[in-house]
Amino acid sequence: MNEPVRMGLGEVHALATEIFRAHGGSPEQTRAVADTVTAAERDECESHGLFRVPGYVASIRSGKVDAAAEPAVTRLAPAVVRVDGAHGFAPLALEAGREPLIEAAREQGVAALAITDVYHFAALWPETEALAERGLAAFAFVAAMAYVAPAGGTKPLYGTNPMSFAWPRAGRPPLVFDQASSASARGEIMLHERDGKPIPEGWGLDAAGDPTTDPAAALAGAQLPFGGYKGASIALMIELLAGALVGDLFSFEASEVDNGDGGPPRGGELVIAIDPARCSRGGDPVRRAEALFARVLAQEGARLPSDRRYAARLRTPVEGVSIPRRLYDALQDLRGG
Ligand code: NDP
Ligand code: PYC
Repeated sequence: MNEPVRMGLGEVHALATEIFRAHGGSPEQTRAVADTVTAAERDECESHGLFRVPGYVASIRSGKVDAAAEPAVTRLAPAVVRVDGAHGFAPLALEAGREPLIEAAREQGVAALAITDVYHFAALWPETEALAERGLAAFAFVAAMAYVAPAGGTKPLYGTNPMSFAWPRAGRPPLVFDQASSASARGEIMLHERDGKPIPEGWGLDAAGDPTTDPAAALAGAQLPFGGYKGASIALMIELLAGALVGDLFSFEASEVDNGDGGPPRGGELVIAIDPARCSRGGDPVRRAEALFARVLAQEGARLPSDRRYAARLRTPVEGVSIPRRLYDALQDLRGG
């Protein structure tokens, strides 16, 4: 019996809060993670919503993550803000760095936020969308664990390494895309495995290096980059930006230090914010972009990235969200700590 259970977004937040508090989460870490999980459910991003809560909890129980960590903000340079996440979850570290990053981007035109020692188990759009809501163009990059083979290879090396970009729009929510550099997020393969469905061809290789549509075999083998060597180069770039550049782990190193608890990988993140008003030779870049968006939408069948999420965002506060009964029951079991 795995029929869906319907929950209001308030219930989602309250349940996540209760679970994290029961496992020793500080009020701040708990609120930041519960906000992130609820935002994913609100926008129907199933692979990074309540589905991830058992993994978050496993990482607290195993002692890998400090659920009471207090991030520390410093300035490395006029346009570079650093947040030491102190081995906590990423959402609170991101929040701590947001206002200093916005201030630096407005002062300098372009600024970077270098986050280290966090555990990221979420989608990336929350970080870029929040900056674009404040009028900035933004990029975010994060690595993971060794899941993805380099182009031509068969063994996992890169993370699923997502990249998100957001662009501000006047009087509308920002344009945002957020995509793994693998053919699919690992979470999508895990959902296929949970639901007993095959994965599309081109997502993964089995442990022998042969193409597979069996999600369990792909999870045990290697995921494939999207678009062959092009996605692999983006994954490589993200290893450099979120690993070497900020002074944190590559995905293969995150795998080496991980305790196998099924929770989030340890690592860093790079966020870049650009003030459009400080870059243009004239005119309003934000207004100008609308002409491009209109041309996209003028084509039958085309849409803008983030439109699906924003449509869900209108629906779920009214209709709630549904989660599988087995996940609901597992979450109920975690409420008591
Ligand atoms: P998808 O392939 O589902 O979507 C990628 C992007 O493409 C989204 O912005 C989506 O917008 C957009 N998009 C999809 N279809 C269209 C279309 N027809 N026209 C225009 N745009 C479109 O995501 P992934 O599987 O690559 O990643 C899923 C999530 O997993 C991401 O949020 C990512 O951050 C997360 N992730 C997190 C990792 C981590 O280490 N923390 C690692 C890897 C992934 P829309 O949302 O509106 O559909
Ligand atoms: O879905 O690939 C993924 C992922 C990795 C870490 C968090 N999510």
